[in-house]
Amino acid sequence: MKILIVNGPNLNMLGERKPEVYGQKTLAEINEFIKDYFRRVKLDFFQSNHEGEIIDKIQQAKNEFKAIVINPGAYTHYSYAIRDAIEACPLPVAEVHISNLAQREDFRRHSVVSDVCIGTVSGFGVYGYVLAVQALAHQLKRKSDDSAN
Ligand code: CA2
Repeated sequence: MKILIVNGPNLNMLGERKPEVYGQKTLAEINEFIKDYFRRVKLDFFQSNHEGEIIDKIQQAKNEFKAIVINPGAYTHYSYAIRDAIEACPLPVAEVHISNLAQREDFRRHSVVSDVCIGTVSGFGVYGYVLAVQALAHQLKRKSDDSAN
């Protein structure tokens, strides 16, 4: 089972600034941290600061992956284009935020992608990515067990 993890704009800057909000790990360290939790799930990581590249990746994912975990960064709050790409994607998509959006500035409290994702994890730091992968892997396994019976 292969799951794609997509990170949006500025998440390549993690560990460099704002450790009080996003922690001290760099994105490369976070990706290693996530991988360490999974033996049977294969993970691929993609980060881009560009909306179109994120959309291309979501569109191509169905050929290679069973599910997507996405932290769209600030696009969360206004990108209808990323929302449309998620909605059109046949794979289950889980939304992750490192910080708790409900505790942040007003403009961060609304996500335009939440209702086209199967679920959202927000506020558990980088462990949120692990939780999202676990939830997706559990759902995918349940689905494949159901179709075998
Ligand atoms: O909490 C999250 O995971 C966010 O998706 C992170 C985004 C932010 O725009 C969302 O509102 C919430 C941005 C994360 C990157 O921000 C940094 C900026 C400078 C240095 C390090 C990180």
